Amino acid sequence: AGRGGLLRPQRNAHRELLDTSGLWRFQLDPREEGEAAGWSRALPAPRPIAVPCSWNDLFDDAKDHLGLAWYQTELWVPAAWREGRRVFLRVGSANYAAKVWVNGTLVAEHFGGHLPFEAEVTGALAWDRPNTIAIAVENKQLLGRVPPGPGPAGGGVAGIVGGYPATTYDFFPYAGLHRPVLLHAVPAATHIEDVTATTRIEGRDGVVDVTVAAAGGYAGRGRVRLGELEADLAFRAGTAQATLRIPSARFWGPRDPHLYRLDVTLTDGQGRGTDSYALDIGIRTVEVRGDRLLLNGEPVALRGFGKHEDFPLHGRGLDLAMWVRDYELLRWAGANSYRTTHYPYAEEAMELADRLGVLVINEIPAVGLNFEDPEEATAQRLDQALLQLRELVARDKNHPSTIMWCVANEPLGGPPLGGQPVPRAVEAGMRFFRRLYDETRRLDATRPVTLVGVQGGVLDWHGIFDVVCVNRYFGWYTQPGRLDEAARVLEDDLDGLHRRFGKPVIVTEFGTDTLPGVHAAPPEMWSEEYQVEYLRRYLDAAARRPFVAGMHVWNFADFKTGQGTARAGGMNHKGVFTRDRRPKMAAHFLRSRWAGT
Ligand code: BDP
Repeated sequence: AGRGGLLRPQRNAHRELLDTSGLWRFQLDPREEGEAAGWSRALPAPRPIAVPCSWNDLFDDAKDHLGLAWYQTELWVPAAWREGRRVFLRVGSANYAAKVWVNGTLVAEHFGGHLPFEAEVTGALAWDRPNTIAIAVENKQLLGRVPPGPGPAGGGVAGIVGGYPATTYDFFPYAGLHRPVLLHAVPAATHIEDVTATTRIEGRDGVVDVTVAAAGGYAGRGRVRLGELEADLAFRAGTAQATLRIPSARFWGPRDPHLYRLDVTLTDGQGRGTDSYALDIGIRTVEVRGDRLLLNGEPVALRGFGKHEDFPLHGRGLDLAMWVRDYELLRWAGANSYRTTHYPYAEEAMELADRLGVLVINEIPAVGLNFEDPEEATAQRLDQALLQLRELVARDKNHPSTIMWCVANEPLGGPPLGGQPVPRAVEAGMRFFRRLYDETRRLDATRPVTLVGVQGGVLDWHGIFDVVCVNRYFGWYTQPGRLDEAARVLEDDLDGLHRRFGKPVIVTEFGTDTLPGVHAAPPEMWSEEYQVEYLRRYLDAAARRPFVAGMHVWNFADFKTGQGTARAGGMNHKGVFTRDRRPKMAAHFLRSRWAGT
């Protein structure tokens, strides 16, 4: 950690990459004795485990285990990496807190479950024998974390759902090494630490501003190439900038997700490459003007879903097959967008969104915040939220598919679903969110920033943000079984938000639990017909309101939750697809609405 960016490691003429995915050794450590007992060198009683994968669905005794557990593997590092290389270990995601050892030396510690971190391990490696990598992970639900554990004020909105294991959110607290662990090698003399590409549109031209950071205060030369175009880089104190202008550019968007290959090279005195890094970029702009959201200067309406990284057995472990299928189903349904509810998703998912032209609202894991919790917890959460925000922007800033940052989902400043806000909590939230908003804009001034509000929650907080995002369940949690009344309440609510804020409004969640195969005429709650009629009313209400810039159905697919009285079969059933991706009636309805088939 501590380096310029979180560039995804790649292999090229100057860089090497070794993916440790596969079978690792695994051991639960409920008494937390492993560190003192030297488990970082060898586990006393290991069993095999798949990496990446959540541990919960693999072993019965690990199902609800959120305490400490150890992963360990051994591998040779190629001898060719020994000379003139710096080697880094990069963990794609360890949920939630992790400590990493190489050959018994502690090399990294990290908090936050969904973002990569890395450490230099050059000095810790052995070259004449296999290296031992050990990672201790735990996912304790603690008050000061983000997402927080349940506090004295109760468990967030999920508190009304109840559930075991107890969380402040409505999804299963999967734990483990969820994304690949990589070793990668870069040139020792200096290397590209970070690349930032931002794009503008001037007439028909696309303008790309590139900033490159190179290690060790690099003061040499380099170049950046974009198709036919090329510009020199002159580094001072480790950074250099260049601007490239593409005449009559192809602008990135859902209809034409065109990507340009940007090649960055550091060069020696003779102009020979010493390091390089390639990035696929899309030229596009995102902007809020009045009550419209604009993509490349044109109003855009988001059609899509909230999602989860969730699949049987894998849990939250990276599942590329799931991702390819999910994007195919998004296309099938005529969707153009989703939100990374309620945490950052895999980098591969962001890359697919770039390639397939899907618009992503990219969210940090700030779900279940309650500003009635003790001030000390709020202060700790602010630090955690800022850290995760910085890591997220560092990781995803170059993805054209990320069109907006989201700093929280359904924070509470009083009881949910319309209770009276608590002034002290509202003010604490104001300070918290202003800080997050300002920091996001400081890190990236090119994308709108939003906050997702809960039904009946604190409205003042929306005033800070560029787009008003709200989750609404009229016709489900309130007005149950009364869809026409629910639609009227929704319409008044949307118009009220518009009058008050004059900004674009996105309904980032709306949905009904639906058991596949349950039918009712006239429609009743839990039936497939009810889900269709509910969605129809919401989409109709939005269609009559040009300030509504997007509709995200909750949820794309059924997903695993804790056990509780409101979650039959341990699942949230609001998916329009089942957990194994079979369409409910609502999926066909959305396809006819959105894809026109
Ligand atoms: C909202 C949450 C979401 C829940 C959903 C629900 O944002 O995580 O799963 O409602 O209750 O409160 O289905």
